[in-house]
Amino acid sequence: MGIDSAVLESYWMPFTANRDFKKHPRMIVGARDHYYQTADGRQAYDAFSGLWTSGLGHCHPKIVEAVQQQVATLDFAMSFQAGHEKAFRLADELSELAPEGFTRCFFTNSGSESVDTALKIVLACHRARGEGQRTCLIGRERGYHGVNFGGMSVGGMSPNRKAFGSSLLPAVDHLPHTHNLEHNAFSKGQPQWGAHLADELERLVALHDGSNIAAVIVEPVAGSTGVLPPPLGYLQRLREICDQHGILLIFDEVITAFGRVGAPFAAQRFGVIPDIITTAKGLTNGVIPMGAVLVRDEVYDSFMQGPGQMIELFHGYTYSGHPVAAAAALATLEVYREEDAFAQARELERHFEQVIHSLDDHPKVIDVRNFGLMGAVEIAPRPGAAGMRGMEMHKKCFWDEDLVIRNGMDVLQFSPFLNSRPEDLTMTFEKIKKVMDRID
Ligand code: PXG
Ligand code: PLP
Repeated sequence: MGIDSAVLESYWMPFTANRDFKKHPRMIVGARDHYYQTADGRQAYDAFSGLWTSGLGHCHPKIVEAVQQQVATLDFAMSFQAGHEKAFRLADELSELAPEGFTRCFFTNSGSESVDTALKIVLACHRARGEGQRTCLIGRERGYHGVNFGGMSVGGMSPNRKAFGSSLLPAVDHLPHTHNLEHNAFSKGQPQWGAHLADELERLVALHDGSNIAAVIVEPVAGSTGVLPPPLGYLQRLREICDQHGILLIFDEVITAFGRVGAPFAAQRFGVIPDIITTAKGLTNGVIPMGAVLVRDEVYDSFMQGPGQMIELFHGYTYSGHPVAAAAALATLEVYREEDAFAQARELERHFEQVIHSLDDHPKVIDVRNFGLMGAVEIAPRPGAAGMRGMEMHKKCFWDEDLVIRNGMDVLQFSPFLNSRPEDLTMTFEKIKKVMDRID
């Protein structure tokens, strides 16, 4: 296997059953294009494009070269009170890509940091506008907004919250999630049923009073919880209610940005424009950690009112706008343009929808959902052993089928490359069916 099992002990792996993993580790030693190379010498097809990160494929030569050049030229530049060109150019390019009116961009190092940054920006923005009483933050059940305290608090995945205290941030409430098997099972794309669930925001407005609510944060398509596309009309309704009550709307686009739904941002795909967009992952094609928070001009302008020599936002990371990350992101944006990757992703949607829904009538499958190049297959849990079938699928695909998939409990998730070959998508679901037939 190439690594002594004693060496495996010290690394406390993220979101992983450490003891189980270390008994039979699934180790990756290389990656190129659409394949991982495993430690036992196999080429395994990556059906999750990293962790929703690497839509252009692994080790894209242009991005690799940009990183190599940058690290040998300017490895780091002081980020507070000093700057370097690439961070400015990147912010400028992102504002070109973003919906109109988003000309300001704050850099972070991950999706979790982007979310916590966005939450701090909305609180400080209201305060700067003389509405400091707006402190209540509204998330959604089954939402995933990363693992830092802010994102965990507005998040709605109970296993990610339960071990960390029940109060978390003091003023948080949650909208109901939109998952409903009875009405929406096996929907293709956006479900017909469920727009009315956005009206639950009116209930929270009545409860907390709209004037106390700072922001609503949602993923335009919920990803991590197992791909829940928004019901038709749902996001529009959320936007309307936020507007009626002066509430800022944050779209957490850590997964959905950069072509995942066939457009630069899901906001554009759905025609619903929030006030803040959080990103990470696809910003650098996963090559170097980086996130960005894009804000509407009015939000930024609210901060630019006091004396010009004063710091406007007391927030930032040592590595905000890191030169190597910025170089990776600039190269990534260039490749997205050169390869017309977002249009390619949009083209692929139909084939992806077809092949993933070929599992609709499998006896172990209780739902199949898709939007853009995001897909989920929900397996009926084994009685008394929820999550076991999902985990077995992941392991058997890895060891027996040279296929890397992701499972969240019994929901298998798929995040194809933006430039996937259609026959590889077909192959992926043929293998899934074969393995599903074999497990108990
Ligand atoms: N917001 C959203 C919407 C995300 O999907 C984060 C914030 C946090 O980003 P970082 O970079 O701090 O991890 C995410 C991350 C999965 C999976 O299997 C999803 C994420 C991360 C890892 C696995 O669905 N989403
Ligand atoms: N903890 C300590 C002691 C620090 O000095 C710093 C940054 O200077 C941080 C945490 C935050 O680190 P970062 O800016 O990388 O988020």
